[in-house]
Amino acid sequence: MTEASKTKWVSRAAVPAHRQPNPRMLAEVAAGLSAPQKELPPKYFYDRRGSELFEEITRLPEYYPTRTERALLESWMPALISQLGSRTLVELGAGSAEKSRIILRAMRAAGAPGIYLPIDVSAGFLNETATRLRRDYPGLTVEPVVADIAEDFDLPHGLTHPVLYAFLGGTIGNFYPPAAIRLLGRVRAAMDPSDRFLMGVDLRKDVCRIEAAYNDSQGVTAAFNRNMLLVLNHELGSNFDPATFEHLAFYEPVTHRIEMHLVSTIDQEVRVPNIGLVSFVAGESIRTEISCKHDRRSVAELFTAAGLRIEAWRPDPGALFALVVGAAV
Ligand code: AVJ
Repeated sequence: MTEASKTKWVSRAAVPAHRQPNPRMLAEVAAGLSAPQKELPPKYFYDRRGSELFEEITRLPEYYPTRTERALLESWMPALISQLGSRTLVELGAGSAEKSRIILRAMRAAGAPGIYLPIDVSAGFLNETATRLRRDYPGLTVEPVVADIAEDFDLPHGLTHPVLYAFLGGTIGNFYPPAAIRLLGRVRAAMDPSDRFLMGVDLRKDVCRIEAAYNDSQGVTAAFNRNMLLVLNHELGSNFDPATFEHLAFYEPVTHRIEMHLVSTIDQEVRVPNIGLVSFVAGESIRTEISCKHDRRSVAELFTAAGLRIEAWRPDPGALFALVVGAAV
């Protein structure tokens, strides 16, 4: 590979020399790229471009989770919110908060002006979301919280109860079970008896249907996957060439999960400042995401381990996706 092509991919204005890379990111990337199975956490998909690509994925014909969850929320939230009397909505991994609006509307219809605390790792995207919501919902208090829910973050305190904690989109599926239990345990610890936890889960089903959702014909998921390399180039000054990595997404039946990988198409060395040269042989991959698929029993196992119980389970008529309400045990 020519020197010219190697430098070509230091796009998006790589880290100016004076700016120190994020030490947590550096540590995670160093650990991930030196593991026997190279792996990087999916949170590094979500710079602005990554968040936009994900929004595009949610509109793809193959990607059923978002529209299925939205229909479930539309049909159930008015009744559920008036039953729970939720005054505050705390949402983990809020993103564009498009679906959260359905819950906020139901809170408003139930007479609660509502307080909304969206939590997300992408600060820029989150603040834009907050501005839009304040404009569209006069009187709604919006308090964005920039935090990485994959890490030991603090949930907000001193809230107006009943609080509804929401974790939508099936993003629980991105967590290996121990980490999923830690996250659910963190929510459980913040809940009082009148609070509830609402979670969206992608259900186990025909493997072809699941794999199609991560291998869309337009290649948007492939671009979303490769974008992680550009995020590393931008944040760490590395010189990954996304054109030399192929998108791979397959269903692993034993662990009931989608695995997404970036497969190097050539033998190559990638320079990552402060880490060194990372070598790849042709065919070697970086795992960039797992997306676990669940059923009622596997969710009950996670909930029980975290001190929660399933209070309500609502799958869509096609059993593609489900909403589950959890209460503290
Ligand atoms: C946003 C994490 C729920 O796992 O289905 C979409 C992200 N990855 N296409 C998922 C994703 C590939 C999505 N979540």
